[in-house]
Amino acid sequence: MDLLTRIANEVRAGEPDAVRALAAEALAAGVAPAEVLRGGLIAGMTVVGDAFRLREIFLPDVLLAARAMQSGLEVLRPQLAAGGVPTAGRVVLGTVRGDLHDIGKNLVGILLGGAGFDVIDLGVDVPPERFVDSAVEHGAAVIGISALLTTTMVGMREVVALVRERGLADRIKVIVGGAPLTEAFAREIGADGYAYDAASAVGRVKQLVGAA
Ligand code: B1M
Repeated sequence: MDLLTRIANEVRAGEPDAVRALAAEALAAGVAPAEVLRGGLIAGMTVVGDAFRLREIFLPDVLLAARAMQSGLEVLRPQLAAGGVPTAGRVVLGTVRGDLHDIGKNLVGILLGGAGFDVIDLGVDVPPERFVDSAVEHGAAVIGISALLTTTMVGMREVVALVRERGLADRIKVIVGGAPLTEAFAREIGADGYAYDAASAVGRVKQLVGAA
């Protein structure tokens, strides 16, 4: 069995030590970090998501798999983030109110950091006021919001509205992303940008701050 399949299997099995070791082994063998991410970690988590939806596995299994994936991400972090010159601008990042999913958001943060952005990560379950207050406090040009639930994605609208209400829309741009979102939804709530995945989030943020 190849290394990437083994990584995916260990994510599925919720084994952080094995995932960490195999990810390190793959990097040492010359597999590109993006490939370890896509073909190993994300592939494993996709299987987990499908099994959860079909009720073949339950929440504790998903939580263990998420921990295993995070441990793999930590191994990849230095290489995914390599090469950034930290001057590209400041981004306030977080998961929308009511939502505890943070793996995709963390990935966006790692890649933005790697592209030279100074990332202020507010964590999960972030209320709209906190996004906006923090962006003002830190002089951030961009607020990035992640949502993984159809029930929480609607809360992104409140952040966009608050930025406008406070007259900040010309200096603070809002970019949104996460599995249930679409470009059309982002447009509908008045967000300045949408990205399908973490890599395209970097490109979109660069465009928003005029660095692309
Ligand atoms: Co949850 N969960 N979960 N879960 N979970 C989903 C999202 C779900 C689709 C599973 C399913 O039913 N198949 C489903 C949502 C259904 C829906 O809303 N339509 C679901 C559910 C229902 C729930 C609970 C309600 C379950 C329950 O309690 N009954 C509960 C909600 C808790 C809450 O948030 N209030 C819950 C809990 C959890 C855990 C805590 C167990 C765990 C999260 C752990 C953690 O994040 N630390 C978890 C997990 C792991 C998942 C799945 C299996 C995997 C998510 C993930 O990390 N994917 C997920 C099923 C799935 O997505 N296949 C599922 C890997 C990650 C890299 O991808 O986050 O999509 P993703 O990020 C992508 C893009 O979306 C994008 O870039 C990344 C890739 O490059 N992206 C951005 C993300 N944010 C972005 C921001 C951007 C730009 C791009 O700009 C700012």
